[in-house]
Amino acid sequence: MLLNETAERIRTMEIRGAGRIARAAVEALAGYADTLDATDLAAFRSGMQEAAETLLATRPTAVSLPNAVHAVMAPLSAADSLPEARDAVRRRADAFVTSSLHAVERIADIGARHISDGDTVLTHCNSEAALACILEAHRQGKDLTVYATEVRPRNQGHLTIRALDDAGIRTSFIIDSAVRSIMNRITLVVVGADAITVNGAVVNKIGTAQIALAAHEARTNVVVAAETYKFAPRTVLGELIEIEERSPAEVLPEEIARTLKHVTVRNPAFDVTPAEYVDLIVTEKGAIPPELAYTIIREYLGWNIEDFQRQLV
Ligand code: RUB
Repeated sequence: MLLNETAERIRTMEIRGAGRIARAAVEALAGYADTLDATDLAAFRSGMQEAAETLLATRPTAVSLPNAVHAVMAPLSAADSLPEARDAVRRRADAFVTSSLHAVERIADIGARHISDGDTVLTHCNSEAALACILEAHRQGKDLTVYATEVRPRNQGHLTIRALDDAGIRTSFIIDSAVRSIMNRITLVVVGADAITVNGAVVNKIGTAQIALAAHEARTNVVVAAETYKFAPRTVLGELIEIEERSPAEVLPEEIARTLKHVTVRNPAFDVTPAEYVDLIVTEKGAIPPELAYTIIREYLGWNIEDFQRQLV
């Protein structure tokens, strides 16, 4: 698929969900590298940099996107020739996609162990990683009931209930504001993540934070299913995760908004759940408490103190 087409499909959310966005972006970068008409290595590097920036500008919150782009672009600075650089981009992109898909499988295996026979699971939004855990637990024969939220304003819950229904899982579909009223029936919350900060806070679809708060109050465990490339290295430098603010028209029809003089419609697409409301983060490398986020950033994303110090000068 063409680079601009992929960027547009990410921007308009035809391609959505942090993992899918990351894989689509690296595939677009590899396709672009294959066809980029560059006369020398410098021109290739600058063309690829522009392509990377186009993709990075699509959606700001899911850190899987910059992490994936970084994984593919990193070898460009060390390449000695144009063919070597082109080849490196393709190889890195293929490796990223393969390891991303493998990561979701590993998360499913590990996450399913935390789901017990008879559990009533609440999930929010449409997370490939979270759903993979639930589907795997069901595949293993565990008897589950799932509550899935609607996810206003984009209705990602419709995708989730379709997947659960296809798998034959008993599912209740609720509006987002019904979460507190059903929380006493829930034995486990399983959600995904767009970004995890160095202090273990989880950035995910708007509404996740109030679900986690309600779960905390009800003493219900919250499990976050997230590949290691959802951890945000630059939060070590004090950078904040930008919360995407989407069009007000997604929330209130323009013909109504137009008639209101004193009302501003806000549409933040994500929120931040503090680490204290998260019991476990299931990654492909194992399940960790949120407090170990820095370990993931250092050990598995390959960022060390020297990298951070270089960035600060
Ligand atoms: C999607 C969302 C998902 C995470 C994790 O938001 O918040 O929970 O991206 O998904 P949007 P996954 O629909 O706005 O992209 O586990 O599939 O990476």
